[in-house]
Amino acid sequence: MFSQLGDKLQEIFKDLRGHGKISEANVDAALRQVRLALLEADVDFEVAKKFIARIRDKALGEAVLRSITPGQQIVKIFYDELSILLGGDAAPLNLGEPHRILIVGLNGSGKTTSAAKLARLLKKQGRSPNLVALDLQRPAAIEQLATLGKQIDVPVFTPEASEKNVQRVAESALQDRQSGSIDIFDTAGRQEIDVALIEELAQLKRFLNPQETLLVVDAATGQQAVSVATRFDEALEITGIILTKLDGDARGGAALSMRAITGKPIVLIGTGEKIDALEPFHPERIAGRILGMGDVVTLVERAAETADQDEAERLARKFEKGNFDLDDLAAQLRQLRRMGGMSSMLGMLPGIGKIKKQIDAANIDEAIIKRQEAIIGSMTRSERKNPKLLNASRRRRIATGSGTSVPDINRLLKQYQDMAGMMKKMKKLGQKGLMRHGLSALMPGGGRH
Ligand SMILES: Nc1nc2c(ncn2[C@@H]2O[C@H](COP(=O)(O)OP(=O)(O)OP(=O)(O)O)[C@@H](O)[C@H]2O)c(=O)[nH]1
Ligand SMILES: [Mg+2]
Repeated sequence: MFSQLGDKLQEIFKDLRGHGKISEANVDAALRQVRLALLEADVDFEVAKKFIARIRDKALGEAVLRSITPGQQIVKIFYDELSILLGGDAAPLNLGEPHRILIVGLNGSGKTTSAAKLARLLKKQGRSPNLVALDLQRPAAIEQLATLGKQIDVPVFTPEASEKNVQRVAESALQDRQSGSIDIFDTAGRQEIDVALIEELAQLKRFLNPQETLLVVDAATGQQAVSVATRFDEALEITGIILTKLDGDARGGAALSMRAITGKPIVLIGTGEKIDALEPFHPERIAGRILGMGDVVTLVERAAETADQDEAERLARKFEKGNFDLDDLAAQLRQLRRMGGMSSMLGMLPGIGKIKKQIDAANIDEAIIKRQEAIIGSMTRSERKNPKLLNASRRRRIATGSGTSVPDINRLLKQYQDMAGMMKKMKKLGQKGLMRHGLSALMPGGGRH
């Protein structure tokens, strides 16, 4: 997800931070590179241009260059602007009256999968979702939704096989509904936006009058996804976007141009084929992921989903206090293993970018994690609590004990230090900074979406 763009940007900023003093010329050179990186990521030309201009204004306008940490301040400006570009505040799904969510989009964009994923998400939040199969075009579509519904134990309203009238099905579905349920309507796609599709959907929309009309678009199609969104919006007035297949999209152009061009928020993102691979879209957290600052909040939330609550709260407190030892790292590694989807999870850990790349390249995540667990398992309790104790001879002992090598141990410790360093930085940001980074979710009683 955004790896290509992320790598480039991180490289550019590393360069910039390398200068003790930064001149206007340095900034301009860096921004030229950023602009290229954005265009390569398939970001809309005008969007990229305006984005760069805003950053330049801020970087040169305030007393940034004369400060003691100009590089860091520019990264901060960049982070803020990137968050805004991605949509600013997260746009939560409207679940109000009449509790109807219409899902639309082109063929193969991920409508049916996303409808089911969304139902699962709502169910986990204690709601009562109900799926309605309104794709009467593709013969297997109803069956597909029914199967997914069974898998997540959510009711699915399915029409007779011979039924060809979408509106009639919608009507019976509404008569059939349980009070208090949230209905999610999966519709037929087309190869391209044509009059017949729009007419069918427009009628359906008038009939259902849903509070949310969500367009599903495939992130991998880049700027095309944005123009599809523009055209759907003109015809149907969509309320938000579900951007799918971000897991396979290294560039990120669709995500970055969408809000600026369509004015519509990305509400949810699809990050994999599995039924749990759908997340609410939080611009600031994604900006953090792109810039390699990690997304600890999502990680902790995901941990809370799969782990027991106590463990998640314990970790959250550790993050909050900024003290994080090797026992915590081991606990996290165990979590990661349990949560599966390792490499996507690792992408959310601060300072772990390089390791993630090795893992992606070798596709040996399980093995690496197990080895790291073995290393930590071969340490004494006091070593785990206080990694500073780990001198050369202790490292040799641990290598022998865990069947690994000293460089393996050094790598693990480096990873630990990077993470601990990031925790400290977050702590320095203070309560206000943490809120800005969405870490409010970690605070007792804090706002989890
Ligand atoms: N990797 C990945 N695959 C996805 C994601 N979302 C959907 N897919 C896959 O995309 C393919 C098409 O998904 P569907 O949900 O059937 O798409 P659709 O829009 O309902 O397609 P039609 O009903 O034919 O118009 C399936 O193989 C899904 O598993 C995602 O976020 N990541
Ligand atoms: Mg479908």
